[in-house]
This record gives sequence, structure tokens and C-alpha cells, in this order.
Amino acid sequence: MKNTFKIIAVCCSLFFIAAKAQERPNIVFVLTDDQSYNLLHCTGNEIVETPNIDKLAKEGVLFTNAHVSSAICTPSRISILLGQYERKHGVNFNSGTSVSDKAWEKSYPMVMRKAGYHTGWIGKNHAPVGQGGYESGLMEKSFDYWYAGHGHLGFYPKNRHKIFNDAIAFTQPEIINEGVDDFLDPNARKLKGAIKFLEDRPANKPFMLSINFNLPHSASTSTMKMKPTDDALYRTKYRDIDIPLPDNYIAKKDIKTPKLPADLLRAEDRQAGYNYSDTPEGFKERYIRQLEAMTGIDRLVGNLRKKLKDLKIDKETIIIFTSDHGLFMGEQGLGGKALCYEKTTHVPIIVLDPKAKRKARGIQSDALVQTIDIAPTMLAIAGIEIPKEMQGKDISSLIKGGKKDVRDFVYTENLWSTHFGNPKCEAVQDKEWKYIRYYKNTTRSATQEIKTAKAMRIPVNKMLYAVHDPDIAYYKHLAESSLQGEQPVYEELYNLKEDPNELHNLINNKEHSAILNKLKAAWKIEITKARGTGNPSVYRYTNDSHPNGGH
Ligand SMILES: [Ca+2]
Repeated sequence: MKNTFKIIAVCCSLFFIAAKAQERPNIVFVLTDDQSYNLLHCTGNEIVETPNIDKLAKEGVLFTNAHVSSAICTPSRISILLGQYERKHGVNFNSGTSVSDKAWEKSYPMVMRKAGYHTGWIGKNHAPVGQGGYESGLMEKSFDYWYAGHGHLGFYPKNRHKIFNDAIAFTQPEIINEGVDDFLDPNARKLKGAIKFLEDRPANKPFMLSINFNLPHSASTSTMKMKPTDDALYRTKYRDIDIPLPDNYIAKKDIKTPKLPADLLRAEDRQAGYNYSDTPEGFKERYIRQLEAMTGIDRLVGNLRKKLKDLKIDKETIIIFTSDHGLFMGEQGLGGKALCYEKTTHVPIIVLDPKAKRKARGIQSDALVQTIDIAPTMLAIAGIEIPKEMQGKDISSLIKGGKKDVRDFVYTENLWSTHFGNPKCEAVQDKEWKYIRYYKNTTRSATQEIKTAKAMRIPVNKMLYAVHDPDIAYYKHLAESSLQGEQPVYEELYNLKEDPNELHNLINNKEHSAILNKLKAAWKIEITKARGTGNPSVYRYTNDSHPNGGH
């Protein structure tokens, strides 16, 4: 009798677990690469066709005032994974570090997997994780389904990463789409390259799928070749229309006064990959490719929603869409990323919750949110405890149509101050005002290094991209000195409501001294919070410790 009770009790609890598992929503998280806020039709771009992403916004919530925390791939993506500011996680291209196992344990994919989610990662990874970073194999082992390449993918990913060789398609969005189908649909074509622990996705578990593009990033759009085998979208679309130059576009030859002092932002040292923005012709060609890439990404979003519907799981699947940061395309004569201007830090976040009430549909929220909020929000939605290490905010109430703000200030930073010319900078902003502070640029000069490498017949890329142990100390100095009293050498104050393009620096305007003082006080509080306490949980990851490691 006692045993019968036991069996009934076990059966009941198993049933309860199964029922509970089905109550938890699936989550698909789509991340694009170097996509500025205005590259979607629903965010005001009148040329680009993104009907499926627009539909996500129309049926869900579009956050119009969302910002990243660091405007460059690696730190931004790690911030998203860990829900932390860079100043806390301590990993960038120039940091000489990788994410430790201990820190990785608290990333959203690891926490969700541990809580019973079936997890997948498709596309690009630009986060060095574990001892040896990209060579550690830790990320590949961390997911139930892995179909991705470390670093850049190029527009034709088979050229870069063997894992994609079994795909039928050759172009990036379509190759990623095959992975999405393979992950979701047990009847889809099985991809030989994909690393998976189970042949098929278990139907009784919720899933968490991260889809990561390397588009419209210049590393991929620069490799588009308009091959006869490419879809017509990537050969002819947007080529017969007038492409206007961006507002405030200044060609290199027309720059009279640089936006920032020439010894602060050393434009001549910029990575050559952004030089297309120097001329209207270069801009136009790259912009057309970006628009094509966005429509390709949009088509995948449409296919994804159709697939979810066909599999009858659309009602249980939340979709989140955002970008790792934006990009200057010649506005104010600037090219590239990393700086704390809106063009680089402002991104769209779109969340579609199919179970949301009518009042939460088609909302545009101007709440101050950041991409570090996505990880804790996904955990909250899944009913999983948020690790104390996460600094982002749970914004699930805003997704349900709530109006209560989650923060008063957004904090953004650039610690990628290297021989490529960018200064260290930090910014705080509220819904109306933004204050940016810049520090003395004490880095080496890429121009000089290239010249020396050529003269001495040293491979230029080794000179430019190797990271050595002393760089760890230099990066550490960048991260800590602002908090230890280092003074800015240049400051800016913008009224974002009246001057969204940040053209008029009001820092010396006495009329705004009260607001400036308020923002300076906020800067101190926000940077202190962002830094947190204790040392970043990282491993040494330089070319001295790992001679072949990429950064
Ligand atoms: Ca990026």
C-alpha cells in the first residue's frame, strides 16, 4: 500500500514537472551585427523592406530608446550573454582575456539549460569563452545544438567555417535558416555539421534558441560578390533607386573641422575596413548591401514564424530581436563604431510575446532599456532565478504593457581604445540629455605600426591584431583609472530631444550648468555601479598564452 502511494506520488510529481515544463515559453533570440537603429522600416527607414520584423513590432513591443552598453562586437555580445557591463566582465578585443568557466556558468544559455531548457546557438560567436577562448571548445559543449563559427562568417560562411559545409545554401542568412529549421523541426533536413546531443529537439522541454548574424556587419557585406548563384535579393535589390546620403554626411575630403579633436580621435589610424564611408560612392555601395542583408534577415524572421506556426508552437514562443550596436557611415565625417554617440549605441529591441494581452500589442515604449536587460528578462519570463551577477534589469513588466521605468539613466562606455585611434569614453543619458566624457588618447598609432611592419617585412596583421600580456595591464588601467580620479580631456553635452544627431555640443553653455552637474553626478554613480566589486572573472588569453588565439 505504502509503495502504491509512493508510485502515485512520483507519477503526480512527474506529471507536475511535465505540465510545468510546457507552461514555460520557448524563446528565440535574434541578434544582428552592426545594425544601427534606423535600418528597419518600423524604425523609420523608408527604403528598406523588412515586413516580417515590422510585423513583430506591430504585434509586440518596440523599444525606441534601447541602448547597448559597449558599441563593439565582443564586449557587447558578452554583455548580452552575461547581463553585465564590460567594466564588470572585463573582456574586449584589447583586454587579453577570455570569459572564465565560472562567469560562463552564469550566462543566460547556461542558466537556462540547467533549468531544463533545450538550448541552441546558430550563426556567429564573437565571445572568447573558457581557457583558450575560441579554441577552448567550451561553447560548443555548452549547447544542446551548436551550428556556428567563431569570429566572422563572411557572406559565404562555407569559405570560413567547415561546420557549414553540408548546407545546401551558400549565403549567410540562408545557411543560418537551414540551421534554424534543423533545430526546430524533427522532419527538416539533418545537417551533418551541427553538433548536437540529441538527434531531435525533445518535445516535452521548452527551448531557447539564439540566432546570431554576422550581418549587416562590414566583414560580411564587404565579401558579397553578386554571384549568379546568389538569390536575386543579393544581386539586384535596391540597385535601381535613389540612395540618399545620410543626414549630416560629410565626405572625407570635405571635413573642415573634425567632430572630435584630431589628437583625441585619430581618424587616420581607423581600421581600413570602414573607409568606404569616406566617399559618397563607397557609402552607396555598402549601404545597398546592408539593405539587402537586412531584407535577407527579415526573410529568415518570416520563415521562422511560419515554421513555428506549422509546428504549432507559435503561441508558446517568444521572439526577441536586437542588434549588438550601430555604426557610423560618414555622418559628421565619422566611420566605424565604439564611440558613445547614438549612431553607435542606439539599437532597436523588439519583443513579441504571443500570449501578451491586447493592450500590450503594437506598443512603442520609450523606456530607458539596455541590451544587458535581455538576459535577466528572458530568465524572468522563464520563471528562473536571476543570478546576482547580472546587472541588467528585468523589463518583462514593460513587455506586458507596464509603464513603470526600470532605470533613470543609461550608461555606455568605450574601453576599446587601441592603436586604431579611438579614445576611451563614457556616457550617461536620460530621456532628454546626454553627457559624454573622453580621456587622453595614449595609445600607439596603427599608421606607424603598418609603416614599420612593411619596412621590416613583418606581416601587417600580426602587428595589428596580436594581443600580448602587457595589453592586459593597459586595458586594466583603462577600466580602473576613470574611477581613480583620471580627469576627462574633452566633454560633450547634447539635448537628445532637440538634437538627436548630436550636432551641437552644449557643454560650454552656462544655461545648462544645472543639468550638466546632475549628469556628472549620475556618471559617478552609474560607472561605480557598472564596475561592481571584485576583479572580473576572466582568464589570460593573449598570443603569449595562446599563440594561435584569435581576438
Ligand atoms: Ca558588431
